[in-house]
Amino acid sequence: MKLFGSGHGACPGCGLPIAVKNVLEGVGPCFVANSTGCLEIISSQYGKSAWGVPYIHSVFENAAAVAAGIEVALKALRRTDEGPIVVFAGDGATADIGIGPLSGMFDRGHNVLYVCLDNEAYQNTGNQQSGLTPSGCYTTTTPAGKIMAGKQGQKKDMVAFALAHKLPYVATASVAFPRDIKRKAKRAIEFKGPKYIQIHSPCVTGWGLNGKQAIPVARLAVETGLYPLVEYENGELVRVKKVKERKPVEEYLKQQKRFRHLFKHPKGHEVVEELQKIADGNALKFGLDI
Ligand SMILES: Cc1ncc(C[n+]2csc(CCOP(=O)(O)OP(=O)(O)O)c2C)c(N)n1
Ligand SMILES: [Mg+2]
Repeated sequence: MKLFGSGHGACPGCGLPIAVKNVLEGVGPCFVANSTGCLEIISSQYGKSAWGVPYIHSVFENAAAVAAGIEVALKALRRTDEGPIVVFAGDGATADIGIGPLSGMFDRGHNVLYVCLDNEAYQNTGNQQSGLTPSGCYTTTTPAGKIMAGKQGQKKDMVAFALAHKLPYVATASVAFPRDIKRKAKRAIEFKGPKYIQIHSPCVTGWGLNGKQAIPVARLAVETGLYPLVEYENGELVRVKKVKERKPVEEYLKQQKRFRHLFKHPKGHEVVEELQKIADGNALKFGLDI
């Protein structure tokens, strides 16, 4: 039986099944807790399931707490050899509504791999901004108009948040690099305690893409330096995906309806420059350029 089956209800081009399949292939049989969001809807509709592993969906904010409970229950039952515990949670669940339970789970040191599926907004409810929505992005709660050119403020640095909890393993990944996801998931579970992997995952409806554009656009996020792929072990940066001839952020932005206004809005130019600065800053910080 497959760990995550293909008979799910994701939109063609959705990144979530690619992320989940590759994490599970890296980790092997495990227990999964999933927060409310697109993944839960596409994989566990009443009477159907795409999961070949024990799976629980509870509510939007508490997947980290549920995973902690699974870990403690398995310990009490002396069944700790039955497989790792993995959380799959959206960016909204992770960076906003579930950030308290997440911090608690990290702080208590539960042996859990937490995977944030970062499609950069509350996509299941129709594209509202989250803490991981990037600057200048159109969402239904950050529309572009007379006053603003999409989201004001920057994407929250959840890698720094995870590192601040002194986690033994923290990484970012992208569905454009599936083998890298698998390797990172496999590596993560070699560490005891809480682990965090954040996977950039395109949403065709929210980002305004057709299915065929999804993976090339996700790849551009890495190739521009806007979404650096990094890996920390015991707080130290141990690996970075280098970028040959880094592309300008415009190339990434122009392909997506969620950023289209930036090329017409009077303040759009400033925002594009700001995003370019973020990408250049990432290149400097992580030594991305070859
Ligand atoms: C307490 C609570 N507030 C709001 C909702 C409605 N809701 C369900 S899913 C969701 C958005 C999920 O966003 P995210 O975590 O980013 O996952 P995505 O769907 O984007 O993968 C919201 C707001 C809810 N189920 N529970
Ligand atoms: Mg989301």
